[in-house]
Amino acid sequence: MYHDRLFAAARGARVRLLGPMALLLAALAAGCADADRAPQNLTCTGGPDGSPPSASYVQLMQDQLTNADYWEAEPRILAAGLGFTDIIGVPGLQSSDLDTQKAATLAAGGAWNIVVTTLTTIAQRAYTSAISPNGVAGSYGWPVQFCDGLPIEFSWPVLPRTVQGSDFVVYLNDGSATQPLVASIQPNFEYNERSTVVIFGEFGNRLAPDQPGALYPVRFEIVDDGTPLSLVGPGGRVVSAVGFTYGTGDDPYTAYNPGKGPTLCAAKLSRMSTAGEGGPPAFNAQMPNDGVALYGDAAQYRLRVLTTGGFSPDGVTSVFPTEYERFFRVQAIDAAGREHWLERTGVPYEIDGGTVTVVGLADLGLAQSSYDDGYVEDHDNQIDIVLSGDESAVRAIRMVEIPASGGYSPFYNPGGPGNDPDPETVYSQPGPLTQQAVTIALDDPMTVTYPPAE
Ligand SMILES: [Ca+2]
Ligand SMILES: [Ca+2]
Ligand SMILES: [Ca+2]
Repeated sequence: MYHDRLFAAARGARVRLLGPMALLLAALAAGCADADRAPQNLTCTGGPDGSPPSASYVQLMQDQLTNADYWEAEPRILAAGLGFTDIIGVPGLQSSDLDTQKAATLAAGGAWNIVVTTLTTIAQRAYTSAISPNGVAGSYGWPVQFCDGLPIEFSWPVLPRTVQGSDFVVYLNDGSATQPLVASIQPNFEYNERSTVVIFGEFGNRLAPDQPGALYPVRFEIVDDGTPLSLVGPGGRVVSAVGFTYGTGDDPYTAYNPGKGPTLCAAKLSRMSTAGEGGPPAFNAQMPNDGVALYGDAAQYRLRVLTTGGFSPDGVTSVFPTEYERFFRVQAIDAAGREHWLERTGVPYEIDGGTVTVVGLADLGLAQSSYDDGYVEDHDNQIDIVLSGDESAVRAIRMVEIPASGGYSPFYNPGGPGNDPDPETVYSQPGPLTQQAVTIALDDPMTVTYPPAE
């Protein structure tokens, strides 16, 4: 039974055993008033069709890792969940006419921002997080239309050549199983990243899990597709991820669930290094974005956080390097057991006979003298909190917090509402209060290079 499902799904066929009936029943139960507010769920099509993948994708997916972070000693899936639906592969975004681009994005349930900027040229990414079929082809091999996005974070980086859509099975709450059309390490493509894979396919709708007709993932599994998805860990050890699972089979894994927007799944404190920054040339528009590129010698330590979804104040707008105080605070505990909260940028906090100063954020976009709506960052799953100071003080760091309320903004994934939301459209939810323990990697950076250095 399992394999029958799998083979159907492997060809990109959507397996909806109960979905349409459930939706029909939901519409009938809710009556006409709600029936015309049916959950947005466009049909996702495209993917491998016998033609060769794009040249840029082939270049992207080479097996190269340089000082790539692993986050834990053992390999596992740290997190996975439906991020957003329908906005991956919007054909109208290939128009040269801005009004056409906007109308097509809104029709697909995407957000379109009002952009106030001093820049004379505005990137499409500043208006929307939806992407065109051609854009998908460039970094996922083949074009798709109206697909859903689902990031999967691993505790070790992947060998990109082993990553295909056929490595993943996503089980939904209606009993069906589906496989993605395409998979890639984009946008986590830098040689020192590559521990997050994003898959595009048909993984659910925008209804919250407690609503009739809601469709969402409940479990994830890595299967053997003939090129087993492989991870690289301590000492360059390569392991197959086949058989790894994530999810209870019952709980919802979707950012359309209130309180379940993007969060953190790892954080690691290292000495600053720029080894492995950047990726293949075609992908480096936002590079260099490392701490040294932004802050020079002040970048002494890097507190890198791994997110479960793209991090944005509204789903579209970039995070600015200057916005540490808007989103984050860091907890340190000194030798006497006292808590210190690092809440300000540029303030030396005295801890254990030394000081630690938050310099700013990095792994966003290029350094600029000021930032506005036109700024475009890398929109991946890493953000670096760059620190300077004395090692005694830095070693006291224990936890990163995203307060997400009060004076702090929450984060949205790319399914968020943007700054000019359509009242009739359902968007993905903001992330919750998050407290993530920090792994201290000052003595061993917990990174891997592949192929191993001679
Ligand atoms: Ca594979
Ligand atoms: Ca970077
Ligand atoms: Ca980033």
